[in-house]
Parts: sequence; C-alpha cells; structure tokens
Amino acid sequence: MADSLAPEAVEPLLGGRFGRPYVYRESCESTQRLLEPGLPEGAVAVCEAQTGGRGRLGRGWEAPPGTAVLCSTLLRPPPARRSAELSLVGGLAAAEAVERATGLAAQLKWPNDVMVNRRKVAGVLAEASESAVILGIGVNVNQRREELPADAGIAPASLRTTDGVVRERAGVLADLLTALERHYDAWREQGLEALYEGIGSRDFLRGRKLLVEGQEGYGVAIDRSGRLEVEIAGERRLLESGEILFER
Ligand code: BT5
Repeated sequence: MADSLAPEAVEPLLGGRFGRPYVYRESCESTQRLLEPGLPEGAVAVCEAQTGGRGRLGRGWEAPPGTAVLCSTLLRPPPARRSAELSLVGGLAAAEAVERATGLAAQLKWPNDVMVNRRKVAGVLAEASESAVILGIGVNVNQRREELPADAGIAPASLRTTDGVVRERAGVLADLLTALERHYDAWREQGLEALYEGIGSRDFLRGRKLLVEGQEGYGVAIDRSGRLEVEIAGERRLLESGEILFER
C-alpha cells in the first residue's frame, strides 16, 4: 500500500480512545475545521493536504500533499486547567513521536515548536471555542529540503531531511496519538506538574540568548505552570504567551 493516512492504514494501529472517530479527507481547508462540536473527546481529523493550513497568529502551515502528518484532536479540558498549556502537552507528544521514529533527541521550543538539531520539525496550534479545544499538530515527515517553506521564521526540517529516511506516516501518527492521549490524561488529572520532567528536560530555550519584544535577554526555563521565565536587562519575567526569537 502506498504511504497513506487513510483509516485502513491508521485505525489498526490505534489502541486507545483517541482517533475514535477518525475523520479522514484527502484534502481539506484545515483539519482544525473538520471536527463538529458534537463529536466525543478524542475525535481526530486527518488529511493528506490542506488548502488553508493554519499556524498561530494568522500565519499559515504548508506541506505538499502526502508528505506530512496533519492532524487535529478534539479535547474538552476541565475548567480548572489552563488550555494554553495544551500546546506543551501536544508538543511533548510530538517530540516523543519524533524521537521514537528517528532515535534522535527532540526539544520543545516554548510555546509550540518541536525542534531537532535546531530546526523546526513540528508545530502545535491550540484553538479554543466555547465547548472544546481543537489541538492541531503538524509533523514534517517526508518532505524533501526544497519542499519545506523557504521563508520560515525558524529554519524548518523534516524527519527525512534530518536522517535521510522515508517513513510510513501512519506509524508516526499512531505513536503521536497514543502519546497525546497518555499525556493529556495525566495533565487533565494532575496538571502540567505530571509532565514537567518530560517538558523541562527538552526545554530548547533554557540558557539560550533570546529576543523578546525587541529586547535581548536569555531563557531561564519553562516553569511548572507552563510559562517561560526569561531574564531581560537583569530582570526576571514570566511570559504567558508570545513569539521568541533565538540566536542560532
Ligand atoms: C505552528 O504555528 O507551528 C502551528 C502549526 C500547526 C499546524 C497543524 S497541521 C494540522 C492542523 N491543521 C492546521 O490548519 N494547523 C494544524 P506557528 O508557530 O505560527 O508557525 C507558522 C510558521 O511556521 C509560518 O509562518 C511559516 O513561517 C512556518 N511554517 C509553515 N509551514 C511549516 C512547516 N511545514 N514546517 C516548519 N515551519 C513551517
């Protein structure tokens, strides 16, 4: 079978709640738009190609058809949890799926990027509505170098440009959903504290020189509540959200 994320390739690999139902399209505007609000928690939308893939802050997400994992999961976190933390929950799951696929260490660049060798291989987008959060994850799997966006703010990579291996995406997606379910359940029960070891040990910005809102500083660490502690002009600050540029 050609590499595909069709239900017949993916569903046999799924062992948990996530991915039920599994909503699949060859092409769609964005998987973020495919999940009806009435679906159960854990419903997942996947496609081969997006015509309007979404990043954060109105930016786009690009991947040639059939090369990437593009998925969205419907979640209903309890009101006591800060849904902004879900970017880190999703990032940790994506980092682990990437590590399992490649055997390489992946890091989390706060708040939503997954990095290997200082390049972005995956991105996470949490969009909240009244009744649910749609957690979108894009993982660059089989793109060639020339198929990655040329104008990205952070240098991009795919698993293929990283280690030269072309992979079946179904296994990467199934691993991702399994890890996401496990981490989401732990977060829902105990908060980010339950995932802190996995997140803290992969903290890409820790100790790195940064630019925050035009000012130079350095990253201290992602704290236990999922905020980024930075030091700018000798003062420690906690960031809730934002866009961090780093020195290569
Ligand atoms: C993200 O935004 O990193 C979140 C990406 C989420 C994508 C998934 S795919 C499945 C689901 N459905 C969607 O429509 N979205 C989610 P942000 O940090 O804003 O990064 C976006 C920026 O990354 C863009 O402005 C580009 O510069 C760059 N970019 C675009 N495509 C990329 C890619 N495939 N790999 C790396 N960088 C990319």
